[in-house]
Amino acid sequence: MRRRHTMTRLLVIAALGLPFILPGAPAVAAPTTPSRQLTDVVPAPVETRPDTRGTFRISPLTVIRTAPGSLAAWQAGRQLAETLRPATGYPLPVLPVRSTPLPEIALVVGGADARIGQEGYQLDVTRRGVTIRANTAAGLFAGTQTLRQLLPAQIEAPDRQRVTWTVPGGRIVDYPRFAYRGAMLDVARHFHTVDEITAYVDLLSQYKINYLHLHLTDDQGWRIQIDSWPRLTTVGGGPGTGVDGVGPGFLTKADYKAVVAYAAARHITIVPEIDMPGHTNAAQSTYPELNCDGVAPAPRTDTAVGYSSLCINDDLTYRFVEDVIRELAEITPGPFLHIGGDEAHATTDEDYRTFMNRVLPLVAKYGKRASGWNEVAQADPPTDVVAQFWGTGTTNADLAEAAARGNKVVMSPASKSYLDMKYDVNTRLGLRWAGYIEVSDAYGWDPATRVTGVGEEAILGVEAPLWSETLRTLDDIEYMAFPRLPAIAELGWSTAASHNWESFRTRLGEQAPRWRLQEVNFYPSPQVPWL
Ligand code: TNX
Repeated sequence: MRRRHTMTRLLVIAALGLPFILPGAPAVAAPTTPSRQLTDVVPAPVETRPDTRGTFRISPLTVIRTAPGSLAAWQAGRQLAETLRPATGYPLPVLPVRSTPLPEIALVVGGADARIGQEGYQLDVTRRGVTIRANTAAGLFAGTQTLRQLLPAQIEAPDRQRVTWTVPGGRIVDYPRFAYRGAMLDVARHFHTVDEITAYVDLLSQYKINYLHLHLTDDQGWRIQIDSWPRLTTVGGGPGTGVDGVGPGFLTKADYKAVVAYAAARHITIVPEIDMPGHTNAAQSTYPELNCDGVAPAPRTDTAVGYSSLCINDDLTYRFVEDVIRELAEITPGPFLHIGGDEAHATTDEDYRTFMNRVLPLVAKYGKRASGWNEVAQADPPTDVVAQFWGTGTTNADLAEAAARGNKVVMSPASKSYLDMKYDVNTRLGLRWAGYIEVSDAYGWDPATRVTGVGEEAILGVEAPLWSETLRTLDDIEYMAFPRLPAIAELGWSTAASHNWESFRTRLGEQAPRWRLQEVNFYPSPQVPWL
């Protein structure tokens, strides 16, 4: 009884707003030809079964119905409403009720195809409405991202009254191939603000990326507040610490928490990285006691690598590292803490192992799972440590041995997934040490067969790193990430069997109207038939 009462009240509220929007609109619109097809989605869904009789049209009467009592459904429903209202101009009230007589987009927990698991969803479109079913908040969110792509390109549009808001009929059953679908942003070489990071998060979340790795420290700068070593940021995040002496910047703990929360609301988990024992000149030039000879080197803003090393046989080094790990773990709700470990050319092999054998347990002590660049495999790490492959080749004996022992691997081969590599000889931004990476290169590999001895079962997922030696602005970030980021996202989400360049480049081309409306500064690759 009570439930019906509530529902009636909500429906009255919903209905009151309607006459002012579009008087006389039919409750269920006449069938129309949708502008999109059920398969026009990046990353490609696992299973699509189109039903041309089922076209649904969002109208001024449409409501977003969320499973009563489900906070997850309510939140996903509110987010969807906030996206669709400015685009359509329709009220789209969010109603936590069991049923409505109105055309609806329903977000339901449970009752879907058993294959969808913890992150997947099932999306059904009939003339009467859209139903997204999932087992988790993340699954519902993923389903709403697919729904956005099935609608016409959308944003606050002046001619929105002329847009026909149709969704193609049928069923999608969809779930990820890999648990980890990451992107990385380097905020050390050039600092990027909270607004820039969250703008990137918005874009990542549209392609079902679920981890954002932040490279917080390097030779040039230290970009995360650590209270027990305050000069790390007052000096290392100060003026002139960007490459070639460009601007200051660092994340306060409050900034970092804001980024974590913003990403979490979009089902993206932050993975913080403190790079060590190399890439540490910013810390060592600030604190002389972190150097074996007690002398602080000069700060550096050039882009050389491999010249710095923490002092491996000094206990003070591990007090410093433990302080940093403890403070970072405290503000990081996600499971991973990345300790870098790459290009430690100024550390001997023996010292490298000594360092990792002391530091990896510290990460565990503060409740986190350590990840590191693939060099970490040389230290025979415990099997819960994740190694991130960044090589350009197809063999790595240490990594294959670690995989055989049970360590999981994140695949980010530099010659395929590095978003900071130039597209071709004419690209103004970026580097070229791992080669040029056109869209077909970024898409044209399989994570499970890339490195000998590192097969599907060893792979946690994929990541697209974006190093920022040459990147200063959000426009720069977007230009390098789009359209290659969606290629890596598809490798992480879609089945190996669905891998198909012709299909991908067509679906990618259809994203362009969305990016133009969102003012994404994408690279218009000649390989893609842009709409
Ligand atoms: C190598 S990839 C690095 C970074 C650079 C990058 C530039 C890796 C683990 N280390 O220090 O920024 O190349 O592409």
